[in-house]
Amino acid sequence: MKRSIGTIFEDKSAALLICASIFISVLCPVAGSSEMDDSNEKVTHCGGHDGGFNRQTTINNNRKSEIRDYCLANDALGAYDNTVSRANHLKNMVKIQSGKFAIGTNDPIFVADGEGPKQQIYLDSFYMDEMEVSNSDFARFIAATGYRTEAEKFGDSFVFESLLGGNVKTSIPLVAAQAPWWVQIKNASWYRPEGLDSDITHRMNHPVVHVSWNDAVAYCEWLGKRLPTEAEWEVACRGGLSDRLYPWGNKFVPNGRYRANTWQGDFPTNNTKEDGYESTSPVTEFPRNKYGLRNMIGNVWEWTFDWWTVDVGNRGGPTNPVGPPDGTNKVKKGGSYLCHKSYCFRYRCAARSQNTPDTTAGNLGFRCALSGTR
Ligand SMILES: [Ca+2]
Ligand SMILES: [Ca+2]
Repeated sequence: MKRSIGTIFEDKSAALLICASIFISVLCPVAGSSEMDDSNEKVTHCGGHDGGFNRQTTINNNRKSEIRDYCLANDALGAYDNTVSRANHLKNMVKIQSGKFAIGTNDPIFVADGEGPKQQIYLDSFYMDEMEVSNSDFARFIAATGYRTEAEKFGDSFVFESLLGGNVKTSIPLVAAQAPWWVQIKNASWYRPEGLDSDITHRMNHPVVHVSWNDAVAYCEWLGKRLPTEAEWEVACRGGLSDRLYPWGNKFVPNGRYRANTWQGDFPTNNTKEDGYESTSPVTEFPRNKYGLRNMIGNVWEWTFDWWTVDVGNRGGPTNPVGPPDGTNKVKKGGSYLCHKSYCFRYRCAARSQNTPDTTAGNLGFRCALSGTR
């Protein structure tokens, strides 16, 4: 599988973009444990199977202490009890009852994305995380398992240029021709979102970013959960409303109050931050929809389970659709803090975009789901 920087960019077509020449074919399972105690030891988190990923990966000498600091900063380490954690996580989910729902739209903004037509579907009941997975959540996962994310293995990830510190801007090995505001930053990862001179100490309640689809699956599985299907995600986004653009209705700023973190001003040169945030916001920020969910649109894009197709007829049918059986890209939903109406009007429930499962970027995160019968 070719690692693609694909459509992390807030644009309209993957065809406009170039790809990184790094290859990987491993879907890493959750690690066993205690890898954090093995500084500089070759990573064996993938069950000893390198599967074509031929770069020797080592654990950074400082990683153990750094992650521990982050966990302690949020009182997230301590005597970790996985059973308690699972119970706590269920408390932070909402149950969406089974029923008939409408997804997609007959008024698509980006027809080529397969936003339409509107479809009638049936879903079994399911649980959905109330919020995007936070750095604090993810730190607990790392502390408990030693899991090593794909961005850490690759040694880099993609960051929006204006968020970078001056020391990091000096070397830019890869830029997307049609989206030069994205830069590939060495050592950028979930706990160093803008590279070596950044950290998440003061962002523990912000959504984790620079996590691939594979990383997201590993996290959810660790908690006995899974990624939501695209259909589940969109139903959750709509919050019980019909034919509305946003989780709360059709007016983006009702009564002058922002309900999501996107881009105001002129993209990509001037972010006026009228919603209060240039980059990510806390996962607890902005009002809930009628299902009790926050930030379904905006803040960070969210991975879903489904392989990407624009063909509505190939998304698994009207009952519990799970997308096509295979593909090269996974569906992501909701848009991000970088979405502006003039450029990426994808902060709508019906909107959708795609990336390869190993893609990571500073505006791409996730939340987990769980089947309701559990
Ligand atoms: Ca914003
Ligand atoms: Ca979101």
